[in-house]
Amino acid sequence: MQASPTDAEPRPVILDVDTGIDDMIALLIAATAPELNLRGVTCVAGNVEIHHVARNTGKILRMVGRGDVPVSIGAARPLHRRLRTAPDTHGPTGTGYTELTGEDPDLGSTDYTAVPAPRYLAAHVQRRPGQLTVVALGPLTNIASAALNGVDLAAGLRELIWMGGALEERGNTTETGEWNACVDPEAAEAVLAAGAISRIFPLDATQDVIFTLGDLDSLPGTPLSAVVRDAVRFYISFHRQAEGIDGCYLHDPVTLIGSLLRPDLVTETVDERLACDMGSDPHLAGSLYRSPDETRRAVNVATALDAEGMHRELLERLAHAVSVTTAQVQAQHEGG
Ligand SMILES: [Ca+2]
Repeated sequence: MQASPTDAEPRPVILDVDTGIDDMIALLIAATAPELNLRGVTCVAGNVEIHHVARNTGKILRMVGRGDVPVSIGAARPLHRRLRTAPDTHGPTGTGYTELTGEDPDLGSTDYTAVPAPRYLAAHVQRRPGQLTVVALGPLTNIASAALNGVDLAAGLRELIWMGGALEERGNTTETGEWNACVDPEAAEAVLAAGAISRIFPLDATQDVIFTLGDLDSLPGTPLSAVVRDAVRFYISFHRQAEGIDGCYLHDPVTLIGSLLRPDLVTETVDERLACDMGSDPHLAGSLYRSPDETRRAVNVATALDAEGMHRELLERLAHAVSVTTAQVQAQHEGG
């Protein structure tokens, strides 16, 4: 693990999630990364319905002692389309064989804000223009709603980073479409058209790294690792059937690490003006393509990673997250 010695101040970040197994890993890492100041988490429907996303997110933050992080609930469905979810990929409640559905009296002390996600993002942008980084790890519905309500995200955010799309890589939802883009193509197009996205991590980058059951077994034996292991085991079974690989991709934490924690692990990027297909053909909707619009802001797209370095970094970060005690986390974030 490398802490950046030049960044004295942890970087203010909001994660937008549809938790989701790989979102879970990204949350655990973001909540325990000394380089980040996790200001809030916004929830969007995607992998599972919004109530599962909100509850999973709150419980996961509490597990690493971060019930102090505000959780804002956002869109329950895409801008114009019916919600599709992925219970075969993420399990019936979004966390595989782990189910975070039981009673948890402490969940009441999680700071669920009454402000819905698009307004929550808008408030941050207004309060500290140009300072906040948003890492979007689900469909872009919340972000698009903010943009469509007149929030100037291009100027107001330090960066918007998105895990989404596929360029040369085959899609994981349609032949050319990736899940986050396919769930809400209108949102992806609105955010791209607004020039709000700085960087994208598509499947071309996130699928460079495969995580196996053996990797999970190498995690320290803490109660939290057992939770993570049960979630990821489900994900691996799905990948074995769907992708024919002996392990799984962890798109969301790879994006978080590659964008903010270890950008040196990104080995190839390309700048592209992108648009998202919004047609009625379900085989095409959600596919990214090169926009003919010369005025559209180019997005920096990661297309390859140092796979070995990313694999090591993710496991180190996850091992740290599952070992951290509440007292350690509180000490780390005191005054921050
Ligand atoms: Ca996700």
